[in-house]
Amino acid sequence: MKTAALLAATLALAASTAMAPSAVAQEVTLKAVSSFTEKTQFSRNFERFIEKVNADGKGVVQINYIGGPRAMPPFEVGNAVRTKVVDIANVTGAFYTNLMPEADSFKLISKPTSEQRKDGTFAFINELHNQKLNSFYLARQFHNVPFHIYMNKKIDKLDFTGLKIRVTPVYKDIVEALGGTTVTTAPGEVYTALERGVVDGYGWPVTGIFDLGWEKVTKFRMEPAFYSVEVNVLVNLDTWKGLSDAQRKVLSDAALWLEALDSENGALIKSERDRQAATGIQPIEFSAADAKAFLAKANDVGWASVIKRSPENGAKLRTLSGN
Ligand code: 173
Repeated sequence: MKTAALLAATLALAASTAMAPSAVAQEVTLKAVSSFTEKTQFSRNFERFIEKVNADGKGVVQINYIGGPRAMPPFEVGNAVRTKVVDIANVTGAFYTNLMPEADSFKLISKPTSEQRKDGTFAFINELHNQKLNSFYLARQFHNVPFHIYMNKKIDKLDFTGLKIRVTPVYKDIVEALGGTTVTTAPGEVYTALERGVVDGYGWPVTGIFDLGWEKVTKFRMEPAFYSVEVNVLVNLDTWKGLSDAQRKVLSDAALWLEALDSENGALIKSERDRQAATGIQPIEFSAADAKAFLAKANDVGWASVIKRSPENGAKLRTLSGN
């Protein structure tokens, strides 16, 4: 009897230790990182999400934010979630296409995230994250914010021959298709590259250029806007599976709240475009026909590049996207 009781007690202790975050209603703290500089455009809403989780999740789940690129180089964030160096991350798919080539297609999927959650797109992208990034796809932000190519040389036709453009995987294919030379850098290196004339232009969303002072080294913004920004919240899959239903609910509810913040983007885009104009950044515009051809080309080269690297999943994503 005595031995049996001791054994039972030992087993119970072992079980509770092994399942520490999930078994009991104990508060768990998740470690978070962002691939964008703290308090800038593409980290800010994630930081609001963290504040909300920490308020709603008292005694249930908390997030410890270790910060942005000062804490971790942006192109390493995807792998850090995969390997559980962090539990939760704010990161664009463009920064982990090395681990998941399909991530390069997310920029081509522009319908509202709420629709993607209904029509199977979100579920499929979650599966890809489960399989290839050992992570749970918790949220997608900024579906309604497009990108531009910003320039320091004026061009009068859609030909980038002789131009050197700072890119990430978002812009690489279209810049090369237009004859440009590409240099891939993290956002943190853009200012210096422009200041030193190492590049003649760069890709970036319509919002956010003021955060790191790029307006001081930017002359033109090429029209039209193209693609769709995507910044995801990913949770390491082992972490996710170890959470209780109550803990997951706090995170999932906050994720929907975060996605709904996309309704603020229309006004934000307008004010940033106005601010760019006020600071002297001039638009470079082409004819309606040329603009249309550019958009078609951007879409085509984007999909071709994904489908080449991942034929089956790429084709499925294209069908789901409707683009
Ligand atoms: O230009 C970039 O660094 C980039 O790819 C990106 C993606 C999403 C939001 C902001 C920038």
